[in-house]
Amino acid sequence: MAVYAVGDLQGCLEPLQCLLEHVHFNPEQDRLWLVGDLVNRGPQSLETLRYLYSLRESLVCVLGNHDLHLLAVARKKELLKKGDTLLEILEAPDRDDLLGWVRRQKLMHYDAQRNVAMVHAGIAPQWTLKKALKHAAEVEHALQDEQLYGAFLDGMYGNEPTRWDNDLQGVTRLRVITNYFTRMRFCTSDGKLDLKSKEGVGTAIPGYAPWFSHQSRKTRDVKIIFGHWAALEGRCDEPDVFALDSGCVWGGSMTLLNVDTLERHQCNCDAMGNAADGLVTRVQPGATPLP
Ligand SMILES: [Mn+2]
Repeated sequence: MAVYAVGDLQGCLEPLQCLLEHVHFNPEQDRLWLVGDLVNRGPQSLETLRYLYSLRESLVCVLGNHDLHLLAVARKKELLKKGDTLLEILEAPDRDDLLGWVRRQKLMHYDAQRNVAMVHAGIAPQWTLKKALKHAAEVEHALQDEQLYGAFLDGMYGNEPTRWDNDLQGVTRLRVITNYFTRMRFCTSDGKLDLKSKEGVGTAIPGYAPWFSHQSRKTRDVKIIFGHWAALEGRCDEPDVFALDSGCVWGGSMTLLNVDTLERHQCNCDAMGNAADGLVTRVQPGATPLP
């Protein structure tokens, strides 16, 4: 049995299938972990979701900001933004099955045997593994609870407050937790978020740094797999931190990581997010992946 983790799909089905074929993925035996942002922007959001739904028994998935946005627009269509490619899901006859499956996914996965955590964007540097799992569970509970679901999705958007506080309550508390797990790139060592900067590691504003780089980060003893940050091009120099978003939807590539051997495979994509030439590059563990 092999365990693979794949970077943000964003509705790019071709490169995913190309990678799974390349490693001879067997859903009866192997497992595929997904870092979230399954849909949106790319060419085949609906088909991607249907494909994943058909494989659901073999998947471990955490939610990204685009997946939560999908759930929000399914409740309130007026939240659809220019550039969203989610309408085809909302209008599909099987939308309830697909959205129901998305809604049941987690914000954080932790494999105790491997000591590997997976999140979409990152883990707040001031949180221990235990605290992070507890706070992720608060949002996961809200997604399952009929009373809390609408209020959470309605109150989910926004950059404030910028810092975690144990005393935060209600929807505000859930918003901050969600921002750490699904939107974070840069923050201060005590977890104050800058949600506006989106470029590479060298572009932090003074006092801020990539979330994973803080020396005081309390999850340094855990391997962490994450996506979301396409400008990193799948590269992260931090020990035991694995960046998997290599920008397939922007004409970069899609990255598949063997969680045990750390071998990487990348499928080149064209500017539409389709597999460019069916070519998969194998990158040895420790080697710097090609951009
Ligand atoms: Mn994202």
